[in-house]
Amino acid sequence: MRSLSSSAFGSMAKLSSFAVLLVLLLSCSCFSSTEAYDALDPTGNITIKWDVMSWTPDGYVAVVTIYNFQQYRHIQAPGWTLGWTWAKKEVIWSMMGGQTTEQGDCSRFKANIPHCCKKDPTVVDLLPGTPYNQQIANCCKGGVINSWVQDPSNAASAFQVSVGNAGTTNKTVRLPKNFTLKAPGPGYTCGPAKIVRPSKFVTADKRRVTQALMTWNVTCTYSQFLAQKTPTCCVSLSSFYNETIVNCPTCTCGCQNNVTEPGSCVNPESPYLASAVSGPGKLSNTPLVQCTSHMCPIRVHWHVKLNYKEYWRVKVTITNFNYRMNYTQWNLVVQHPNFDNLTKIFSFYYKSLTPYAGLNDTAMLWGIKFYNDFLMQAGPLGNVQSELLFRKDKSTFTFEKGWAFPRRIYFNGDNCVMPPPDGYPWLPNAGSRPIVSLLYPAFTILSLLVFLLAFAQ
Ligand SMILES: *[C@@H]1O[C@H](CO)[C@@H](O)[C@H](O)[C@H]1NC(C)=O
Ligand SMILES: *[C@@H]1O[C@H](CO)[C@@H](O)[C@H](O)[C@H]1NC(C)=O
Ligand SMILES: *[C@@H]1O[C@H](CO)[C@@H](O)[C@H](O)[C@H]1NC(C)=O
Ligand SMILES: *[C@@H]1O[C@H](CO)[C@@H](O)[C@H](O)[C@H]1NC(C)=O
Ligand SMILES: *[C@@H]1O[C@H](CO)[C@@H](O)[C@H](O)[C@H]1NC(C)=O
Ligand SMILES: *[C@@H]1O[C@H](CO)[C@@H](O)[C@H](O)[C@H]1NC(C)=O
Ligand SMILES: *[C@@H]1O[C@H](CO)[C@@H](O)[C@H](O)[C@H]1NC(C)=O
Ligand SMILES: *[C@@H]1O[C@H](CO)[C@@H](O)[C@H](O)[C@H]1NC(C)=O
Ligand SMILES: CC(=O)N[C@H]1CO[C@H](CO)[C@@H](O)[C@@H]1O
Repeated sequence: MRSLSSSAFGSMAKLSSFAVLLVLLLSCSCFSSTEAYDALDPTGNITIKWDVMSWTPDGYVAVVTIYNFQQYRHIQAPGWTLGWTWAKKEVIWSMMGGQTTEQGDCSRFKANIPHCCKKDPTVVDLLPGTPYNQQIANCCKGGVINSWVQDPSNAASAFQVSVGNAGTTNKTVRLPKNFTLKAPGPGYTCGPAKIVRPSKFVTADKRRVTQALMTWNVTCTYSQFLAQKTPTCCVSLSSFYNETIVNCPTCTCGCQNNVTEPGSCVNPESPYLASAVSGPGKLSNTPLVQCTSHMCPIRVHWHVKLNYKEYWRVKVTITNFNYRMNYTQWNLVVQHPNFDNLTKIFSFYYKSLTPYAGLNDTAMLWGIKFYNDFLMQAGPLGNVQSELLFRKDKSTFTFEKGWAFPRRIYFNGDNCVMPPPDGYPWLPNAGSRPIVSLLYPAFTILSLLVFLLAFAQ
């Protein structure tokens, strides 16, 4: 034990040089974007449930429901795409509330032609406004699914398939394999289908319970690493106690390059703005951002606004720099140690997220319906804002060393890149550069390093 602690102290000197390196390492988004699961939503998943509702002469009719059990990650337009591989020679006779993107080769059929004969069908949701006789409950929202916290009543999407050339009893049915979920891009990995207890359904008058003939579940989980997205969001900071505004890191989401890529961004004063917005990229939904040093479609600004005796106040502004995107039902996840004593939040909804018991330094914020849940495209109206009032906990509260700034911010589930901690605005007359306490996530790494170094000797 003695040799461990003494060598740990000996390593401290070396560690100071590591500190700079760590700041650099952590200031890039690599820390949280490569983790395989989301530490802020450890059980978050999308569950796909197949309920066999009836047997037919050559197969079955099933209702397939996609539940988004993620706290804050939702599925935006153009919506989900679900694929699977049939175990045998199954075909889809017909569908309600959804459709396959391709019919495939049905030439072996003479009288009735199936809806889809592909071995690996790909299903999408129908659009709003679908005729009633093609709808089922929870369908036809263009594949958009809200998150569990923000709107549980819209966190599911369903369609019905009538399957032929399939088993007709719960012993002979073969489960589909190799499920893939795109939402809309990559990022989700789905496990195998598992037979579970048949779902029960309560009738509208609650006087009778019916049940599925057979049910299987598939669970899909998201990983930012698999999604391999370039950053889409960044954070800027300011405070009342220092006039410095720390902007988003330069080139966070791309660099302005009007030499090799003219038109990668537009200036708001440009006479070509209108034609660029409706230009060739309009249909493909490729972002058209306002020219900024960071080139991100979304910027979150955190301003430490006021200091009272018992409280302190923050103003949060989300700005949309994308001319081609209105964000409906946006959400923000923010981690800051004072969220355990958030006293009041103005003009946003709020829910404390407790990924682990006893830890509530993380909150989810979202807009009020019909007021500011719609984050308009870039322009004078393209922002939403709120103020947060925190109660000071005397034992932890400080304006020093950047404590008042957030530790982590997600916009719609995507990590927002923070400025490097050594550039944070600091209190006038603060002594040395504020490094140590800003290494909040790095602190564990630091202690790990101490151990590793100690054992290496
Ligand atoms: C999926 O999420 C639900 C709801 O949070 C949870 O009950 C379930 O255990 C999760 N499933 C898996 C496989 O993690
Ligand atoms: C299949 O049905 C039988 C009764 O008909 C039941 O005992 C059995 O549990 C069912 N198996 C599955 C996998 O649902
Ligand atoms: C699973 O699906 C993917 C994509 O659809 C395909 O590339 C892969 O070959 C499939 N694997 C099996 C075993 O069918
Ligand atoms: C299957 O999925 C449904 C709906 O998502 C869920 O209620 C049920 O608990 C799941 N069953 C298992 C065993 O995971
Ligand atoms: C590129 O754009 C910047 C900012 O809009 C401008 O200052 C610069 O002159 C442009 N360079 C070229 C080569 O057009
Ligand atoms: C965003 O919404 C506004 C107001 O509804 C609309 O005029 C505009 O065309 C929309 N922009 C996009 C890119 O959908
Ligand atoms: C933090 O969690 C505790 C218990 O887990 C809860 O009583 C308290 O209200 C939470 N604080 C906030 C601001 O939500
Ligand atoms: C404000 O913070 C910056 C660091 O971002 C620092 O360089 C500057 O000296 C501070 N200003 C004052 C008045 O202390
Ligand atoms: C000053 C104050 O209200 N502090 C509280 C902040 O929240 C934690 C945990 O919820 C309490 O233990 C503190 O008393």
